[in-house]
Amino acid sequence: MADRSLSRKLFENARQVIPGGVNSPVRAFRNVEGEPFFVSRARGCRIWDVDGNELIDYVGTWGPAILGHAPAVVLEAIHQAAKAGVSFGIPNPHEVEMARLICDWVPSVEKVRMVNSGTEATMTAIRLARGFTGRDKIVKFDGCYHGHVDSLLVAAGSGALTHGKPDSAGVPAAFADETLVLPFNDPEAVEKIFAEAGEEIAAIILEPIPANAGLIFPKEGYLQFLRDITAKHGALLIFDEVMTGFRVAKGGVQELTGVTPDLTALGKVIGGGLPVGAFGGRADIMDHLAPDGPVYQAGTLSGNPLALAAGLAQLREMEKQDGWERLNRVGSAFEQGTMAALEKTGKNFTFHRVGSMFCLFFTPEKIESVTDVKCADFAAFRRFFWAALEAGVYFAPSQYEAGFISLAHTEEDIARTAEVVEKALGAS
Ligand code: KE4
Repeated sequence: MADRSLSRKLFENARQVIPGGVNSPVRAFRNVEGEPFFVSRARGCRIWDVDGNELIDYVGTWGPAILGHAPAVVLEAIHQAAKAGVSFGIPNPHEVEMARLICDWVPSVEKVRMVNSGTEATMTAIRLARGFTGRDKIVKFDGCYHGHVDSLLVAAGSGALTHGKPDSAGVPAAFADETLVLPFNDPEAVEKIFAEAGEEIAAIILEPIPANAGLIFPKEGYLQFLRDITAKHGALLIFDEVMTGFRVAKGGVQELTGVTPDLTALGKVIGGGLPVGAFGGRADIMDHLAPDGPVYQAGTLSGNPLALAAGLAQLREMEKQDGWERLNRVGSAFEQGTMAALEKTGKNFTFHRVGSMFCLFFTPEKIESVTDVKCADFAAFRRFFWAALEAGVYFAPSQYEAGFISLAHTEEDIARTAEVVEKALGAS
């Protein structure tokens, strides 16, 4: 067993001064019923914990590390930007360059505003949709996560209109009431809700490829169906591409599928690992934002020069290296290794991948919604997770999370991982 005594001591200490000992719940390893390790440093596709254990990383700080950790181009960009100052609260050239890049690369975005997290991006996109349409109701899908926005921390409720019920303490029932929660990949449920409340619905928000319930693919034609029904009823379509944006393709899912939403939320990759979010879309909608329009939104550190310098360096490097094509190739090699390991161990589990995002579901069943994921063998997943960690490979500590491959993962890393996956499947 790897020595993790320093991590254990740190975690004990952390729990005395940080709720749950972590600054974000998933890091507490509750889904794998263990204690987290503490990282001391990361470079490329590797991380080292405070006890000196080296791991091949397939979480990549939940998406931002698309080039791998601490890429030289990003470090240099941060260094150069920092020498000029770390925050101004005054417009700076990085903001214009980033806005122009997002408008050029993301098919549906004509104007964009920077914020500081994915949560801020989705929260404001919803406020903007309500302000633009003058309507209050929002439709979301079970299994999609959009950050810790009050009106989106809502689970599928009961009741004719499937009124949501708060999915967290502290969210007033009145807020949840304005959120309608539907099963994903179920067009009839969407048709029903629009027949009953179409004129009250401001927008549908969704992860176009849900990656907070593993990795779930929209059924053929489903995204276009959502595009058509929202347009028909004067509601907006919001793609939450915080995870998939600049990850599954240069222009995200909307480039892959040709389905263009009215608003898009972005984050993670565009900050190069520094705090960032963004939301953008049709200019006639975005122009409703203050200071031009009546929908208020603001942020002291929005457009922070370091975060934007880091994000621009990362995105430009991806473009220079034709990174998305390369990630598809590495992802395909990873998939082949995983499928071979499943074959050798006789495990009939379901594997989903799009580009460099993947999820191994510990069930043979077809996965089309979060309800299907709930049928997975979570005990087997836990045994797999810990066996892989002991063998030097760090996968996301939850069956409900996706994995991320970076440009820093070499053929050797992928081959080594396939050996570890085979061994860990044997232990699961
Ligand atoms: P942040 O507020 O955490 O920057 O972004 C929220 C968010 C919004 N939309 C999507 C599709 C997201 O995946 C996220 C955050 N993703 C999780 C990973 N599943 C972040 C990890 C965490 O919560 O610690």
